[in-house]
Amino acid sequence: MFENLTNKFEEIFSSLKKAPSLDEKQVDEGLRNIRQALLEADVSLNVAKDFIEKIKPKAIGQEIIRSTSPGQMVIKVVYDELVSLLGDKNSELNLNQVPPVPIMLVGLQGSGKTTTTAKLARYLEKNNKKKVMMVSLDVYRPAAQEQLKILGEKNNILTLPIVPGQLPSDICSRALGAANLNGAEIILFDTAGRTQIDLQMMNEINQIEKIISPSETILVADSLTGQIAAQVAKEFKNTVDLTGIILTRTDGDGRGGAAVSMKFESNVPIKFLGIGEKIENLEVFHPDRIANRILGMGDVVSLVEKAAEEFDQENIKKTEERLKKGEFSMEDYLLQLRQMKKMGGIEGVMSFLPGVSKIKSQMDQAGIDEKIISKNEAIILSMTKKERKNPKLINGSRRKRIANGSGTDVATINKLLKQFKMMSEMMKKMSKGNTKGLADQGIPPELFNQLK
Ligand SMILES: Nc1nc2c(ncn2[C@@H]2O[C@H](COP(=O)(O)OP(=O)(O)O)[C@@H](O)[C@H]2O)c(=O)[nH]1
Ligand SMILES: [Mg+2]
Repeated sequence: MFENLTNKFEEIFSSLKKAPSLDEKQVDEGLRNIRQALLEADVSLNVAKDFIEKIKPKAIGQEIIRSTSPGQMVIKVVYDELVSLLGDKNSELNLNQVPPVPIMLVGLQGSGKTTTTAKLARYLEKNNKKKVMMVSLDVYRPAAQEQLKILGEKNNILTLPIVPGQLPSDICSRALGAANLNGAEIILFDTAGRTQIDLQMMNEINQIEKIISPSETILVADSLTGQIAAQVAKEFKNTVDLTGIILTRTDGDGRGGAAVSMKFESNVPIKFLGIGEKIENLEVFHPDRIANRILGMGDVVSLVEKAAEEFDQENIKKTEERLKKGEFSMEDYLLQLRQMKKMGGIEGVMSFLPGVSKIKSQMDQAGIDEKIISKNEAIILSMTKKERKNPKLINGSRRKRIANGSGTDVATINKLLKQFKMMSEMMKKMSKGNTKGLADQGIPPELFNQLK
C-alpha cells in the first residue's frame, strides 16, 4: 500500500547511504526530498512539516555527521520518527468490561463499515476466542440490514434478527438483551453512514453512544480518500468519543497518505487495516512493521545477506561447532569484533534492525560501544594463545601485562573479562536453542545465527 513512498524513500536513502560522509547541506537536501515524497503520497502539509522539523535537529547532529556511516544513522532517525508518527505501538481493542462488550463502528457511507463489522467479528472469534453478535443500526438504506445478515449467515456469525421498522435506539436495547440470552461476549454495532458528515448523523451516533456505552468506538475510513480520511477522523473525534480507526481499501492504495497522517491529525490510533474484500482481509496495525514497509526496510534481510557475504564461512563453522559444545573463547570474541567492524561497527549493524532503539539501550547497558570494538581487539591481541583459549588463566600479573601491551589499564581489562563472561554465558544459552528472547527484541534468529 505504500509502493510510491517506498520507492521514493529507497531512492533518497540509497544516495544517502552511498555518501562516505555527509554535511549539513546533503542532509538538508535529503530531508527536502523526504518532505516532497510525503506530500506526493497525500500526507497533509502539517504532518510533513512537523515530521521534518522533528527529524532535522537529530539528523544534522554532530555525532551523526561525524559517524562512520552517517547515511544509515539518518535512516535510523527517520525510521524512529516514522514509528512515533504512526502511533508507536499497536493499540489493542479494549475488551476489559463485563460482557457483552459493545463496540460501535461509525463512518461515512461506503467506507466499508458493514464489511469491516464482519471482518472484525471473525477476527475476535478466531483470535480472542469470543462469541460475537453483529447488529445493524442502518435502518435508512434499503437492504443494509440484510447485507449484514447475509454476511453473518455466510460466515457463521450470529446476527440480531431484523425487526422491520424498528428505530436504532430500540434495536440497541433489544441487542443488549439478546446478547445476554445468547451468551454473546461482544456486540458489534454497524451504524448508518452519510455521504458526508452531517448533524443528523452525529446526533444519532451520540444517542446510540448514550444507550450502549461502547467500550470502543471505531471509525472506519477509506484510505483511498487520503488526507480527507484524516480530516474526517478529526471531525468525528470532535463529536464522538473515538477510540480507534480501521483504515479500509489499503490494498488499492498506492500512496499511503491516510495511514501516515491519521494519528497526527486526529490523535486516534489506527488499530487495523482492511486489505481486501474477503472476510479474512483484516490486518492488525503495527506501527513499527508499517514503518519498515514504508522505508523499504527489507533491509533486515539485506543485513543477513551482507553478513553471509562478509563473514568468513570457515571460521563461522568452527565457532558454531564450539558454541554447540558450549565453548566460547577469546578467539571467537575477537572474530566477532572483527566481523562487526567490517559491517560498519555496532551502529552499522543496528541501523538495519527493527526495534533498534531497544536493543541499542541494552547494548549500552552492557557497555558495548563503537570505540570499545577497537580497544577490545587490541586487548585480545595482547593475550597469549593460551590465555585466549582459557581466559580463566588471566590472573593479576597477567592483567597488568596485557594492559601494558594494549595501552590500556587493568580496570579496562577487568571490564572486558566481565563482558566476555557475560557473552559466553549468553552464547551458552543460545547454543541450547534459546533464541526466543532475541526474536522478542526484534532480532530475527536467522540473523543471530549469522552473528554467532
Ligand atoms: N478492496 C477492498 N474493498 C473493501 C474493503 N473494505 C470494504 N470494501 C468494499 O467496499 C464496499 C463498501 O463496503 P460496505 O461495507 O458496504 O460499506 P459501508 O457503506 O460503510 O457499510 C464493498 O464493496 C466492500 O467489499 C477493503 O479493505 N478492500
Ligand atoms: Mg453498511
